[in-house]
Amino acid sequence: MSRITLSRFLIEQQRKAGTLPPELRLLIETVGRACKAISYSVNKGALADVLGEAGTGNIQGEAQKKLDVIANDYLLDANEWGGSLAAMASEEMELPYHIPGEYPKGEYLLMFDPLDGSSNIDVNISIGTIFSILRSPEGVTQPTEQDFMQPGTHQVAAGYTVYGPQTLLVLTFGSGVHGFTLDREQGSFVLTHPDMRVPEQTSEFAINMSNMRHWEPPVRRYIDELLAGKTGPRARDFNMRWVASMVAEVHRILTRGGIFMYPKDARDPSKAGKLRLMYEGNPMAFVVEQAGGAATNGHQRIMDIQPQKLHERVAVFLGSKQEVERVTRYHQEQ
Ligand code: AHM
Ligand code: MG
Repeated sequence: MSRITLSRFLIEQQRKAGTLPPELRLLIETVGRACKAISYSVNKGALADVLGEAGTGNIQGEAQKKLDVIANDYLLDANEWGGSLAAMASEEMELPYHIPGEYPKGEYLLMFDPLDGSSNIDVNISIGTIFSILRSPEGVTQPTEQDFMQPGTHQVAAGYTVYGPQTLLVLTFGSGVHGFTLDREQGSFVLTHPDMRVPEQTSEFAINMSNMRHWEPPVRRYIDELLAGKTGPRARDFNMRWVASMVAEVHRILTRGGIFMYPKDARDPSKAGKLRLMYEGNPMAFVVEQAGGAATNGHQRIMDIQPQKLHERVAVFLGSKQEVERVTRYHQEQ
């Protein structure tokens, strides 16, 4: 059987009238190429001296790991010259990155969390890259932060690459979710997971339980009910997983269902949650919705939120539809 590489898959999608413009196809391929380079670095680990701290901090005041910086550089270098982009924005950079003057500019905006799950880098647990693509407002050649302030429903493509036992790139451009496994010998991503679907029901949840005392009442109520098991209101046992890499959790949910939560934290009322709307919330919401799941901040659909700033935080409840709807209802009933 002939293998469908990412390039072939995208070209065939492009031929299906209007579903994928050539510039966007090129852009997705380029993001894939950068993820390949990141994957090789991740794999080499200590052999390539890429583990440990970079000795710098990012805009969120978090210490950067060497791989945070390396992954960010790979994505910038791969994408700046191709002509598809008007600008980029990254979790690791304070301001939008403008395409250097010597290169042509295109109509898209690329946002990424270059290395998600940074706390897992040094302990050899799955990490990932998350990306989201928007259209730049018409006629804008030098996009500002304001031009990125588009709700998730405006995304034209989004996805992630998980660097786990295998490297998989999972993407959507609005017609389902498709997963590609990196074949290291061939150096290409091969379609292995067509039409990924999130099962509507689940008995598995993911949340960092150590923050329980900081949760709001609807989250406590929801989790208390899950923990009550067979004799509780849910009348069944639930299992829990927490990898601490959102990419790995979302990938598990796309594979066998589940609900992932990173709620608002009462410790810092000015923050809506830990995760970032533009680099984590929106792209993962697009992927999960396209796979038949749901994604809210407890009150509204994540992709309907009008962003106010580039590094905005968001509470996240995503995954199997029935569970996301239930915890969202608990917020609304409060
Ligand atoms: P990062 O982008 O700095 O790596 O942070 C995001 C990660 C998510 O992947 C994960 O869900 C979460 O942080 C884990 O947080 P915690 O360490 O609080 O459990
Ligand atoms: Mg990160």
